[in-house]
Amino acid sequence: MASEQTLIVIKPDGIRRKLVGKIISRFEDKGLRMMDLRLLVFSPKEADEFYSVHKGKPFFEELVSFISSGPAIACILEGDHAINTVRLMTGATKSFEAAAGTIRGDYGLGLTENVIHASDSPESFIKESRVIFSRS
Ligand code: 3AN
Repeated sequence: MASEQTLIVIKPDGIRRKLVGKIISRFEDKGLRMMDLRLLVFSPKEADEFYSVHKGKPFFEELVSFISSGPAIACILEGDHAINTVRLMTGATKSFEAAAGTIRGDYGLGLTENVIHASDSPESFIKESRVIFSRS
C-alpha cells in the first residue's frame, strides 16, 4: 500500500499532564514519520469546524469548549496504513474502556477528556488538517 497521512491532536488534557513526549514517541517507535507539527489554541470557530460532524449531539458544546480550553498539539504522521494504525494505537473513545497498550487505555479515564484525537478517514484527515494548518 502507498504511504498515507493522518492527523493526531494531543488534546489540552494531554498537554496539561505532560504526555506529549510519550505520545509522540509511540508513533515514532512504530515507524510513522512526522511531517508537520503545530502548537495551537483552537478558537471557538475552529473548534466548531473541526468537530462539525458532531454538531447537534448532546456533547457538542462540551467538546468544543474543552478542545479550546488550552494549548493542543497537532501532528501529521505518514506511513503505510497510517490512518488505521494510529486509530488502533489511540484506542476506544471511552478511555475507561480502552484496551491497555493503547494511548487512551494507558493514559486516561475520561470521555470528553480522552487525551488524543486521530482522524478516522482520508476525508476527515483533509478536513481536519485544513482547519489547523491553513490558519495564519
Ligand atoms: P473518537 O475520537 O474516538 O473518534 P468520536 O469521533 O465519536 O470519537 O467523538 C469525538 C470526541 O467527542 C471524542 N474523542 C470525545 O472527546 C467526545 N465524545 C464522543 N462521544 C461522547 C459522549 N457520549 N459524551 C461526551 N463526549 C463524547
